[in-house]
Amino acid sequence: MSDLLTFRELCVRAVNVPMATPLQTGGGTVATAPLALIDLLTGEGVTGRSYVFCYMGFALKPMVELLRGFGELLTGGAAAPHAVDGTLSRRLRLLGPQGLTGMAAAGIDMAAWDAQAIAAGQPLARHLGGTLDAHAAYNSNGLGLIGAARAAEQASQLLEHGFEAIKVRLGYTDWREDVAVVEAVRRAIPDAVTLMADYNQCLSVPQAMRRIAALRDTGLHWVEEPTRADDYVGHARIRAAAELPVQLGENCWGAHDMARALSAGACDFFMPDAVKIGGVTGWLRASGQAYAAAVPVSSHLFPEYSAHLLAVTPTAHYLEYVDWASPVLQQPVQVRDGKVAPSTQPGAGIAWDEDAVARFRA
Ligand code: SMN
Ligand code: MG
Repeated sequence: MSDLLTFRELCVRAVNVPMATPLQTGGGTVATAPLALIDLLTGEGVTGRSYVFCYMGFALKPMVELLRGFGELLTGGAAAPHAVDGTLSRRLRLLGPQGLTGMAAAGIDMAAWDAQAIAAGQPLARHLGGTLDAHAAYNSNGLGLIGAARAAEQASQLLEHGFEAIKVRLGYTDWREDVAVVEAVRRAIPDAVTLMADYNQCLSVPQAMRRIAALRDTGLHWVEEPTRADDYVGHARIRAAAELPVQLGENCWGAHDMARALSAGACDFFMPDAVKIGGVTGWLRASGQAYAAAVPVSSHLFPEYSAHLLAVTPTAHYLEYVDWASPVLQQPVQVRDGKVAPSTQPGAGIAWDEDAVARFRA
């Protein structure tokens, strides 16, 4: 096999996969997983695969169009991820690299890394220089804004498969309900279980300060995105006043946003989203910064890729487990004793269940 893979064609399909447990967050309800499925066909016969989670069903069509357009730009060139990154970064100077464009570029980056690892005959984690050891994961498949009684009930269910950490969404109209929900969940789970909370950016800075102070004695492991994700100075003010660790990162667009967040002192922990941070290439740039700044790194969504990426993240912390893409995968991510290991297949381990893809086609 030649060591240079060439970009032959990008095949893109849209599916909208129902979620077992719809999730109400401070940023709206997510009831289905709208996914753009990517197959990067190389001239050498290797196919790289990834998917982009589009959050809202109506974002699927524009995402598919962007991916197809980028695919045409890249056709005939090298499929090497850094070459693809160079071409797309240059071509996105006018349109801009954030939002759907950045997500599309990252999806292609991930598929290009998948193809490289498959061509090398190695699981992606090993191809990147890591091992296939399992990572501590938290179960994020639920605990939306459903009130104290239902949250307590769901919390116990989420501990199946040996999970030792879960995350609750907060941002109720009355701050006392935030406290009541956390206390109810805490009572419903063993003391040894770690509990995180996510505000999905719904508070002002002063509100966040008051609410986090009220939650102080709950022992939350982190408070995520209490205010606008790009308000790094605001997050730093919240953090300075908080007695609980502040987490953010899922809405950082690439390594440059991360650099700004870290230099503002916005967070104690960082949690890049494999897609919004810029794919595998963007993640590697982010994990180097986290290493230098000694900031623990957790993943956001995309457990299939994140398990490989945390394997080469020196300050790896938690993997966020969601099963949202599992219905369309031949080999969904497996959880054992609350941990998730990278797939042992060559590449990231993504192969489509074509019957399911046909069923959920959007
Ligand atoms: C989240 C992400 C994606 C969809 C719904 C909720 C949340 C998380 O911010 O971090 O899990
Ligand atoms: Mg979040």
